[in-house]
Amino acid sequence: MSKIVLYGFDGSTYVRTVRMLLAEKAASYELVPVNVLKGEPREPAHLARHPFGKVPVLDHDGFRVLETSAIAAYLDEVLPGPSFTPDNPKDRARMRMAMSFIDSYGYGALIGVAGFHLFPDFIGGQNEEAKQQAIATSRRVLAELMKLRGGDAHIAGARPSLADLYLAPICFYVGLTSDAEEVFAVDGFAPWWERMQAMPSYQATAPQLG
Ligand SMILES: N[C@@H](CCC(=O)N[C@@H](CS)C(=O)NCC(=O)O)C(=O)O
Repeated sequence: MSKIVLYGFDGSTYVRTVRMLLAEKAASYELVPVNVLKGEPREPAHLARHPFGKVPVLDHDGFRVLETSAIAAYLDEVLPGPSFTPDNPKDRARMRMAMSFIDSYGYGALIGVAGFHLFPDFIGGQNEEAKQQAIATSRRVLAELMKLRGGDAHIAGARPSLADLYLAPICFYVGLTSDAEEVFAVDGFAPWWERMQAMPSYQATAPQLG
Protein backbone atom coordinates (compact mmCIF):
# COMPACT_ATOMS: atom_id res chain seq x y z
CA MET A 1 0.00 0.00 0.00
CA SER A 2 1.54 3.34 -1.01
CA LYS A 3 1.85 6.06 1.61
CA ILE A 4 0.55 9.56 0.96
CA VAL A 5 1.45 12.43 3.29
CA LEU A 6 -0.06 15.85 2.68
CA TYR A 7 1.32 18.89 4.51
CA GLY A 8 -1.20 21.67 4.95
CA PHE A 9 -4.40 22.47 6.82
CA ASP A 10 -8.04 22.10 6.03
CA GLY A 11 -8.56 25.87 5.84
CA SER A 12 -6.28 26.20 2.80
CA THR A 13 -8.09 26.34 -0.54
CA TYR A 14 -5.18 24.80 -2.45
CA VAL A 15 -4.90 22.00 0.11
CA ARG A 16 -8.64 21.42 -0.24
CA THR A 17 -8.22 21.04 -4.01
CA VAL A 18 -5.86 18.14 -3.35
CA ARG A 19 -8.08 16.75 -0.58
CA MET A 20 -11.10 16.79 -2.92
CA LEU A 21 -9.08 14.86 -5.49
CA LEU A 22 -7.93 12.34 -2.86
CA ALA A 23 -11.56 11.93 -1.74
CA GLU A 24 -12.68 11.38 -5.34
CA LYS A 25 -9.98 8.70 -5.68
CA ALA A 26 -10.99 7.16 -2.32
CA ALA A 27 -7.31 7.35 -1.30
CA SER A 28 -6.26 7.33 2.34
CA TYR A 29 -3.59 9.77 3.43
CA GLU A 30 -2.06 11.48 6.42
CA LEU A 31 -2.64 15.23 6.77
CA VAL A 32 0.27 16.85 8.65
CA PRO A 33 -0.97 20.19 10.02
CA VAL A 34 0.75 23.38 8.82
CA ASN A 35 -1.50 26.31 9.77
CA VAL A 36 -1.39 29.15 7.25
CA LEU A 37 -3.24 31.64 9.48
CA LYS A 38 -0.62 31.09 12.22
CA GLY A 39 2.25 31.66 9.75
CA GLU A 40 3.52 28.08 10.07
CA PRO A 41 4.42 27.69 6.35
CA ARG A 42 7.11 30.37 6.89
CA GLU A 43 8.72 28.52 9.80
CA PRO A 44 12.03 26.70 9.20
CA ALA A 45 10.46 23.21 9.43
CA HIS A 46 8.17 23.95 6.51
CA LEU A 47 10.62 26.10 4.54
CA ALA A 48 12.77 22.97 4.43
CA ARG A 49 9.88 21.29 2.59
CA HIS A 50 8.80 24.22 0.40
CA PRO A 51 11.37 26.96 -0.32
CA PHE A 52 8.64 29.59 -0.83
CA GLY A 53 6.72 28.69 2.32
CA LYS A 54 3.47 27.43 0.77
CA VAL A 55 1.08 24.54 1.29
CA PRO A 56 0.28 21.96 0.05
CA VAL A 57 3.35 19.75 -0.08
CA LEU A 58 2.94 16.10 -1.02
CA ASP A 59 5.11 13.10 -0.14
CA HIS A 60 4.22 9.91 -1.99
CA ASP A 61 6.31 6.89 -1.11
CA GLY A 62 9.18 9.25 -0.33
CA PHE A 63 8.80 11.25 -3.57
CA ARG A 64 8.12 14.93 -2.87
CA VAL A 65 5.92 17.12 -5.10
CA LEU A 66 5.42 20.89 -4.63
CA GLU A 67 2.82 23.21 -6.17
CA THR A 68 -0.84 22.33 -6.44
CA SER A 69 -1.02 21.98 -10.22
CA ALA A 70 1.88 19.50 -10.18
CA ILE A 71 0.55 17.65 -7.12
CA ALA A 72 -2.96 17.33 -8.56
CA ALA A 73 -1.75 16.21 -12.00
CA TYR A 74 0.60 13.67 -10.41
CA LEU A 75 -2.04 12.19 -8.09
CA ASP A 76 -4.61 12.12 -10.88
CA GLU A 77 -2.17 10.06 -12.95
CA VAL A 78 -0.86 7.64 -10.33
CA LEU A 79 -4.02 6.91 -8.31
CA PRO A 80 -6.78 4.62 -9.50
CA GLY A 81 -10.31 5.95 -9.76
CA PRO A 82 -12.05 8.50 -11.97
CA SER A 83 -9.82 10.79 -14.03
CA PHE A 84 -9.93 14.55 -13.53
CA THR A 85 -7.97 15.27 -16.71
CA PRO A 86 -10.04 15.53 -19.90
CA ASP A 87 -9.37 12.88 -22.54
CA ASN A 88 -8.86 15.28 -25.47
CA PRO A 89 -6.37 18.10 -26.18
CA LYS A 90 -8.90 20.94 -26.44
CA ASP A 91 -10.55 20.21 -23.12
CA ARG A 92 -7.14 19.68 -21.50
CA ALA A 93 -6.17 23.14 -22.82
CA ARG A 94 -9.39 24.61 -21.36
CA MET A 95 -8.59 23.00 -18.01
CA ARG A 96 -5.03 24.34 -18.00
CA MET A 97 -6.13 27.83 -19.08
CA ALA A 98 -8.63 27.87 -16.23
CA MET A 99 -6.06 26.70 -13.66
CA SER A 100 -3.63 29.37 -14.86
CA PHE A 101 -6.34 32.08 -14.72
CA ILE A 102 -7.11 31.02 -11.15
CA ASP A 103 -3.44 30.88 -10.08
CA SER A 104 -2.46 34.13 -11.78
CA TYR A 105 -5.52 36.37 -11.38
CA GLY A 106 -8.32 34.63 -9.51
CA TYR A 107 -6.90 33.37 -6.22
CA GLY A 108 -5.52 36.73 -5.04
CA ALA A 109 -8.69 38.62 -5.96
CA LEU A 110 -11.20 36.13 -4.56
CA ILE A 111 -9.19 35.63 -1.37
CA GLY A 112 -8.87 39.41 -1.18
CA VAL A 113 -12.67 39.67 -0.98
CA ALA A 114 -13.02 36.77 1.48
CA GLY A 115 -10.09 37.90 3.61
CA PHE A 116 -11.55 41.41 4.02
CA HIS A 117 -14.45 39.84 5.93
CA LEU A 118 -13.05 36.63 7.38
CA PHE A 119 -9.29 36.94 7.92
CA PRO A 120 -8.27 40.62 7.55
CA ASP A 121 -4.95 40.18 9.40
CA PHE A 122 -3.86 37.57 6.85
CA ILE A 123 -4.40 39.97 3.92
CA GLY A 124 -2.80 42.98 5.63
CA GLY A 125 -5.92 44.70 7.00
CA GLN A 126 -9.29 45.95 5.77
CA ASN A 127 -8.93 48.33 2.83
CA GLU A 128 -12.27 49.18 1.21
CA GLU A 129 -10.71 50.40 -2.05
CA ALA A 130 -8.62 47.22 -2.37
CA LYS A 131 -11.74 45.17 -1.73
CA GLN A 132 -13.67 46.95 -4.50
CA GLN A 133 -10.80 46.26 -6.90
CA ALA A 134 -10.73 42.63 -5.77
CA ILE A 135 -14.48 42.32 -6.41
CA ALA A 136 -14.08 43.72 -9.93
CA THR A 137 -11.17 41.38 -10.72
CA SER A 138 -12.97 38.40 -9.19
CA ARG A 139 -15.98 39.04 -11.42
CA ARG A 140 -13.78 39.32 -14.54
CA VAL A 141 -12.04 36.05 -13.71
CA LEU A 142 -15.28 34.20 -12.97
CA ALA A 143 -16.77 35.57 -16.21
CA GLU A 144 -13.79 34.26 -18.22
CA LEU A 145 -14.00 30.88 -16.49
CA MET A 146 -17.70 30.62 -17.27
CA LYS A 147 -16.98 31.60 -20.90
CA LEU A 148 -14.47 28.74 -21.03
CA ARG A 149 -17.18 26.45 -19.66
CA GLY A 150 -19.59 27.50 -22.39
CA GLY A 151 -22.50 25.07 -22.58
CA ASP A 152 -20.75 22.30 -20.63
CA ALA A 153 -21.62 21.29 -17.10
CA HIS A 154 -18.06 21.83 -15.90
CA ILE A 155 -15.25 24.23 -16.77
CA ALA A 156 -13.47 21.88 -19.18
CA GLY A 157 -16.22 19.55 -20.30
CA ALA A 158 -19.09 17.40 -19.18
CA ARG A 159 -17.14 15.89 -16.29
CA PRO A 160 -15.45 17.76 -13.45
CA SER A 161 -11.71 18.33 -13.98
CA LEU A 162 -8.87 19.66 -11.86
CA ALA A 163 -10.00 23.18 -12.87
CA ASP A 164 -13.30 22.74 -11.02
CA LEU A 165 -11.48 21.36 -7.98
CA TYR A 166 -9.27 24.48 -8.07
CA LEU A 167 -12.10 26.99 -8.12
CA ALA A 168 -14.71 25.56 -5.74
CA PRO A 169 -12.65 25.76 -2.51
CA ILE A 170 -11.90 29.45 -3.18
CA CYS A 171 -15.56 30.24 -3.91
CA PHE A 172 -16.45 28.57 -0.61
CA TYR A 173 -14.88 31.47 1.34
CA VAL A 174 -16.41 34.19 -0.84
CA GLY A 175 -19.76 32.45 -0.35
CA LEU A 176 -19.53 33.11 3.39
CA THR A 177 -19.40 36.89 2.89
CA SER A 178 -21.92 39.65 2.28
CA ASP A 179 -20.18 40.36 -1.07
CA ALA A 180 -20.97 36.89 -2.45
CA GLU A 181 -24.08 38.01 -4.31
CA GLU A 182 -22.19 40.71 -6.20
CA VAL A 183 -19.10 38.58 -6.93
CA PHE A 184 -21.15 35.58 -8.05
CA ALA A 185 -23.55 37.60 -10.26
CA VAL A 186 -21.80 36.35 -13.38
CA ASP A 187 -23.47 34.62 -16.34
CA GLY A 188 -23.38 30.85 -15.94
CA PHE A 189 -21.88 30.84 -12.43
CA ALA A 190 -24.97 29.78 -10.42
CA PRO A 191 -25.60 26.33 -12.01
CA TRP A 192 -21.87 25.50 -11.92
CA TRP A 193 -21.66 26.49 -8.23
CA GLU A 194 -24.73 24.45 -7.36
CA ARG A 195 -23.20 21.37 -9.02
CA MET A 196 -19.89 21.82 -7.20
CA GLN A 197 -21.50 22.27 -3.78
CA ALA A 198 -23.40 19.02 -4.33
CA MET A 199 -20.22 16.99 -4.92
CA PRO A 200 -19.62 14.56 -2.04
CA SER A 201 -15.86 15.36 -2.14
CA TYR A 202 -16.67 19.06 -1.68
CA GLN A 203 -18.95 18.33 1.24
CA ALA A 204 -16.49 15.89 2.82
CA THR A 205 -13.66 18.44 2.84
CA ALA A 206 -15.38 21.46 4.40
CA PRO A 207 -12.94 23.34 6.66
CA GLN A 208 -13.57 23.23 10.41
CA LEU A 209 -14.20 26.93 10.93
CA GLY A 210 -13.86 28.73 14.25
N1 LIG B 1 1.74 28.29 -5.93
C1 LIG B 1 1.26 27.56 -4.78
C2 LIG B 1 0.29 28.45 -4.01
C3 LIG B 1 -0.22 27.78 -2.74
C4 LIG B 1 -0.72 28.81 -1.75
O1 LIG B 1 -0.80 30.02 -2.02
N2 LIG B 1 -1.05 28.31 -0.57
C5 LIG B 1 -1.45 29.19 0.48
C6 LIG B 1 -2.61 28.59 1.26
S1 LIG B 1 -4.08 28.42 0.30
C7 LIG B 1 -0.27 29.34 1.44
O2 LIG B 1 0.48 28.40 1.65
N3 LIG B 1 -0.09 30.52 2.02
C8 LIG B 1 0.91 30.72 3.01
C9 LIG B 1 1.49 32.07 2.95
O3 LIG B 1 1.41 32.73 1.90
O4 LIG B 1 2.08 32.47 3.96
C10 LIG B 1 0.60 26.25 -5.20
O5 LIG B 1 0.16 26.16 -6.33
O6 LIG B 1 0.57 25.31 -4.41
